[in-house]
Formats: sequence, structure tokens, C-alpha cells
Amino acid sequence: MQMTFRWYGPKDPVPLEYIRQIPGVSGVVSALYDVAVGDVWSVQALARLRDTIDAAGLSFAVVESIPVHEDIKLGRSTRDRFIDQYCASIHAMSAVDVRVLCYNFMPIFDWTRTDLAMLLPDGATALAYDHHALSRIDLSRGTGDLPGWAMAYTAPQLAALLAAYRDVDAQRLWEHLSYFLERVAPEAERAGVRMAIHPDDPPWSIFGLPRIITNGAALERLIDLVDTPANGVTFCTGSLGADPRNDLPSMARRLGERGRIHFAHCRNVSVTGPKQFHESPHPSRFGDVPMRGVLEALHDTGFKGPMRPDHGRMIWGERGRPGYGLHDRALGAMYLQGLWEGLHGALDGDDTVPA
Ligand SMILES: [Mn+2]
Repeated sequence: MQMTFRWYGPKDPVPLEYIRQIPGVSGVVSALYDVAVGDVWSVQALARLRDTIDAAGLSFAVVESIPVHEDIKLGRSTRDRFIDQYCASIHAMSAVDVRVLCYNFMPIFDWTRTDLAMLLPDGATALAYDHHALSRIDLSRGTGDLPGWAMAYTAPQLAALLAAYRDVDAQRLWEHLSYFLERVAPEAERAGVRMAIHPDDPPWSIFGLPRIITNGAALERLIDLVDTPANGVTFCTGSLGADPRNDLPSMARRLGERGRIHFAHCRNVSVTGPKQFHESPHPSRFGDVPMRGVLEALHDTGFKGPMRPDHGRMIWGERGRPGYGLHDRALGAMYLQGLWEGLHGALDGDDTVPA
């Protein structure tokens, strides 16, 4: 296991120098944030990012994520060009020696919350979701009222996309995902890149849009679509854990036994009602994710990939990107390493930051 940390590039308020000081964190999870969705990622831009990360004494471990163009998810006739360009971006990753790609296949929106700063009893704030609150959001004004998506789509753009998805139910979305993976996964295998789909967050339909990567059966169906080790998953405990029907340790064990967990996102959520949750501190007892059981399953099935703490609360007066402050995620990284050491003895020698 390699402990990693997400970094939003040079504009991230958390500098790489601080990430380097979190004991045991040796890898960075990042992306190119100024490329239009669907365009090819250039080797030069990725090499610049890699060099910046290297210069801080860290390694560029995971690309999270290369967005999948809506035309691919919608199954439009233009999708083949975007699929070719997606493959080209994967080869560019390979050229700079980044071997894990986290991506998702959620229509229009990826992660969705209704409150980015819910006040917790200890004075911290956390991301929260309430399906009733979501259903009251008026999308006829674009994404302006949706927390975290203010600038994403104007009203006409969003209306057109929502209309296009009226013909795409879950079954069709699976077909479109299959079409995509049948073409991209073999190319990823040739490039030596492992694809790791991120589960839908939250793991249920929102705004009438289909969501399909929501539980263990879906993740197993996914890896069966194209039977190559390059076609794998990101095991995100927070996303999957928002649905109490998901038995996370047994899901991790089944997927891990098949060698298809290529990346682990470990965070905790407190489920407070039907389709209602807020994020909570990483340790098991503060939420509904049995973190020890998940790590035990990963450990027992020989997990060697990157892991990162996922969203953190905002604590100690920190201001910054909701979910992606330094302090609580650093606490999460330490907790996860403590659990891992309890299971394994220690991190593998070459995964630790050189002294
Ligand atoms: Mn995640």
C-alpha cells in the first residue's frame, strides 16, 4: 500500500511542501485542471505536473480524474472521437509513468452534496447530503443553486443535457459504459495503465438521472464487462458507505480477490436517515464505515496500490476547498497508516518517504 494525498495543482491552497510533511505520505493524486472535457491531455503538461511533484520529494501516483465526455455517456454518434482522445490521454499518462487512472461514469454531475459546511457538535464543518433538500433545488436556473456546482452549467446548457438524458435509462447507461470500456480498457492495458472507476456519489439516482455504479453487484458487473486487469475499481468507502445496504468489507474482499481494486479512497460517513448523511472523522467509531474491516479485506487480498484519505472536515480554523483541507485529511492519513501497521507490521519499506 502506498499512502497518497489529493492535490489540486499549483492553485491548491495546500502546498506540496506541507503534504510532504505528513508522515508516510509519498504519493500525490492530481490532474490537469485546465483542459476542456474531451480534449487530449498532453505529455508536456503532464510532465510539468510530474516534475513539480517530484521536486517536492513526492511522486505522481494517480490521475484523478480524466473526465468522460457527456457524448460518451449519452452514446452519441460523436463518441468515437472522444473515446480515441481518451485513449490518447491514457497513453500520455503512461509516458510520464503514472499508472493508475481514477474516473467516473456519472451523468452530468459527479459528487453531489446539499451542504458544504454543515456544523458538527465539535465546531468542525463537513460536507452533507439530504435527498429532500436536493429535491427542492431548482435546476431551471442552471447549477447556480447546487452547492459546489455554481459555475458548471448555465440554464440552457443544463436543460439541453437533462433533455438528452431522458432517453438514457440505467440499462442504456450500462451499454454506453460497456462500449467505452471495450475500446478503452484494452488500450489502457497496452499502455500499462490500470483504470479504476469511482463509485457514484451518492450511490443513487439524483434529479431523475440514472446512476449505476452503486453497490457490490454493480462493481462486479463492471469488471466483467471487459476481462482485463486494467479494468478495475476505486474502492471509495465514503461513496459506497452512504447506502447502509452495502457491506463494505465483503465487497472489498470479493473485488480484492479478483485483483481489481487499483485505488482506495478511505473516509467515513454518518448515515442519519434514508438518503441522508454527513461526512465524519475517518476512524470507524465516528461514523458507519467499518474501516478496520475494509483495510483488513484489502490487506488479506494483497492490496499494493495507492490509498488516500478522502474528504476531511474543516477544523482548526482552516479555510479552503470544502472536503480538501490539510488538517483533517492528514489526521485521516495517520489513522489509516496506524490501522495498516496493526494489520501488516508497517508500510512496505519503499512506500515511505525517504528520511
Ligand atoms: Mn472517493
